[in-house]
Amino acid sequence: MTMNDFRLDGKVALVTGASYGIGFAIAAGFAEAGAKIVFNVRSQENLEKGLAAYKEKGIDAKGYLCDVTDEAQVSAMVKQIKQEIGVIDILVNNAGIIKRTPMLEMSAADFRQVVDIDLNAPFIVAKAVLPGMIQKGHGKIINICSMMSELGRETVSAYAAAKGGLKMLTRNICSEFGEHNIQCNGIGPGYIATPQTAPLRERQPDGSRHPFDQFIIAKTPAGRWGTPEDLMGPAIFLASDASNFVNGHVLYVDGGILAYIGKQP
Ligand code: NAP
Ligand code: GCO
Repeated sequence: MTMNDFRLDGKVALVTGASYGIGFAIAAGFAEAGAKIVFNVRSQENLEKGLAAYKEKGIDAKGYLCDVTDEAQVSAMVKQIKQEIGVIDILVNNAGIIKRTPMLEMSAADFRQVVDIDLNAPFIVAKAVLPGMIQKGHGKIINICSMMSELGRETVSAYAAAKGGLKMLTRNICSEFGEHNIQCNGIGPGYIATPQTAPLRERQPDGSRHPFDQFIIAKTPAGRWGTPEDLMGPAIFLASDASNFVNGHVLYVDGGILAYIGKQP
């Protein structure tokens, strides 16, 4: 093994939903490690914002309009990427949403929408990229799981169900495609400061920290929220040849939350 095994030179990496947030940071890390970056978004506005953000960091990323829940759009995007850039070597199923609603108040439609984006879509996108990986004789799939792949909490029933399922989809892709030298692992971020968690960190009218913000600080041995940049190194590792014998694993990047009972109030 050499340190080159941690490089991604010449690899084509698709990161879904990566115009900002965790996906953008992971894609930027991959670019630093030598990968060619392709990403998808749902809106022209965020496509333009994402391309500008990558350009500002000196990254020549290619962006595609694609709703990851739409199998036809995903299939067309993967075909277009193959024609324009090359066969996808690395897939990060990052696109995701959360709806924080008490279960008895959550509609079945809202529950289905969260599961559709957070669980069905990773299946759809993985299914679209796997044939190319099999043909090439290697591939890396990284599913962005969550603390809620292991834990529940009030108001996130759909999200926890989806992310728990995503952990098991990760293990199943590992099981079904390991013989093709394809590794499928998960990353379970802890609480990361992105637009998705902004409501949990909003300052109170009196200027004090949000109660949930204080809760997470007390629950995290690192004593801070994570940043999207905290995920770059773990993602590069799981996308690189350095992790070719790591398969079906969920790597929690949580500052120690899962290991810690929490600080006494
Ligand atoms: P975010 O800031 O809300 O970004 C989510 C991204 O997913 C956006 O780019 C969004 O695009 C895209 N997206 C949503 N639905 C899509 C669809 N149907 N098709 C294509 N793109 C879609 O979230 P984040 O905090 O960066 O989280 C990224 C991933 O990490 C998610 O899977 C999330 O569940 C997971 N995660 C987050 C945390 C955390 O604390 N932040 C912790 C653990 C896991 P639009 O701009 O079109 O909405
Ligand atoms: C929430 C948060 C979490 C994080 C993440 C933790 O409302 O509890 O949004 O779900 O997004 O998934 O790993």
